[in-house]
Amino acid sequence: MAYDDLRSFLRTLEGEGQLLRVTEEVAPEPDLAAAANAAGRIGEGAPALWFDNVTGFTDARITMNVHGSWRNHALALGLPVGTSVKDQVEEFARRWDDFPVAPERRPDAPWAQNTLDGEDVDLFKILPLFRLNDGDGGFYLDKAAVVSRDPEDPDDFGKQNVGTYRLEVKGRNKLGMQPVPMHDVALHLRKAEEKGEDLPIAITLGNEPVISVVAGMPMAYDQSEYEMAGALRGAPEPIATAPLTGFDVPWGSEVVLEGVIEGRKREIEGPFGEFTGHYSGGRNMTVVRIDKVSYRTNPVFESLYIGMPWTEVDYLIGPNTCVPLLKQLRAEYPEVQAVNAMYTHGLLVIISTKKRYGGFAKAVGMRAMTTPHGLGYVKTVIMVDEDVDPFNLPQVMWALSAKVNPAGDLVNIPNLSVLELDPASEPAGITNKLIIDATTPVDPDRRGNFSTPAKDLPETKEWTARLQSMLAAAR
Ligand SMILES: [Mn+2]
Repeated sequence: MAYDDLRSFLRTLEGEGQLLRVTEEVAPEPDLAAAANAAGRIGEGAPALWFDNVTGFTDARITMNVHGSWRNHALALGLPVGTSVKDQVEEFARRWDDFPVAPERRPDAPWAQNTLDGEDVDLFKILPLFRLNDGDGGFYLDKAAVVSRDPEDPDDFGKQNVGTYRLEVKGRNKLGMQPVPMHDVALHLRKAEEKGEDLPIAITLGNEPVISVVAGMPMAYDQSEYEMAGALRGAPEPIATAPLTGFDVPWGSEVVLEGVIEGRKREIEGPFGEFTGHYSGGRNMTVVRIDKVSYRTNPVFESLYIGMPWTEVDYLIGPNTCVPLLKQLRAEYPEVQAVNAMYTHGLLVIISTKKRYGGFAKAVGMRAMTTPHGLGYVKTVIMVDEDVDPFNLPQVMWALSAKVNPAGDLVNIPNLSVLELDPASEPAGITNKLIIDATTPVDPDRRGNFSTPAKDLPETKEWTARLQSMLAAAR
């Protein structure tokens, strides 16, 4: 099942009992964000939220926590609602191999129904804005897809980028935007600024659910997010041509903003409560001017609560970070079995691998740090044996406790790159990185006295099933 717009996905969520309508009147602050924050605290089964009765807003439809549980994430991928996390990651990895799936260009995009141009652009009239964390410096668009092209190669479809970057609303036609240097839009912007130009961008809000997944996915620079969306959806991504920039944008979006990142201009942006569980502080960031707005009649405003994990963003960018790292590592090291990069967007990563020879696991850990995602994340890598499941944290803790001798198993690499939002980096953007090798040494690394592993008995699997059926019969 592939969804062509947000509305059709919300209908499915509602049909599955995974969308909760809050019909009582609520205040825009703090109720909207607090409810979405709370959704992350009620654990498995948390629904998406819908609000249309908000004090002071006469015409608002707001949805939050759309991807905010494993149940909703499964439905976004068209999987049965109860699919386990492990099965979701494995299916994600299987569909990755279908890349690329060419998109389908469609006419009559619903967002073409209404437009505002130039002086008439007023974001406050279209978007029901509210703050997320009580220390935020303003209103944020934090679940948008930002589309830009390589100024030196504007006709290359693969180099056209679709990414989610945080956007602060600073005026009726003005945004602040944070382009993390490791991300593709920062490369586009650098090329434009070196030529003394602005960088045109299109920003789409309220997207079909797989666009939100690929827009936060660490793919190679010239891989198209639309072609990856097609692979993950199992159907071509419907796209349409944005009227001002001519860029390819999702056909089914609720709102399309077009304009430019103004070249060589920076202003204070922030603070903003971030995925690290810390505020970013106010920093000099780029300035966006919006020249055209296109929107569906009665647009739905989608937002995402972000702050102390876990929140919606951790579900949204969990599997989509694990799978690229797994695939990029396996391309060179087929011994890699599984990658868990679900903690704080992969600032910490757990990797299981077979070993070719002594020292091999440490080499795999170093390679993880130099993948596209690793350059800005992957600060700590825990390497475990091939029979340890990195998603099974008790097993990982066993490996850390029984396999590690700090004398030879800690590799501390000084002064590598990390995104500036890492609160422990010093200066911001620079950090040491650590490999904890919790694998069993293999020849010629003969450290330790590991003797013969005490594995589950051969008959244990059979007895597990037997006990489970006896328990079921007794209940
Ligand atoms: Mn890209």
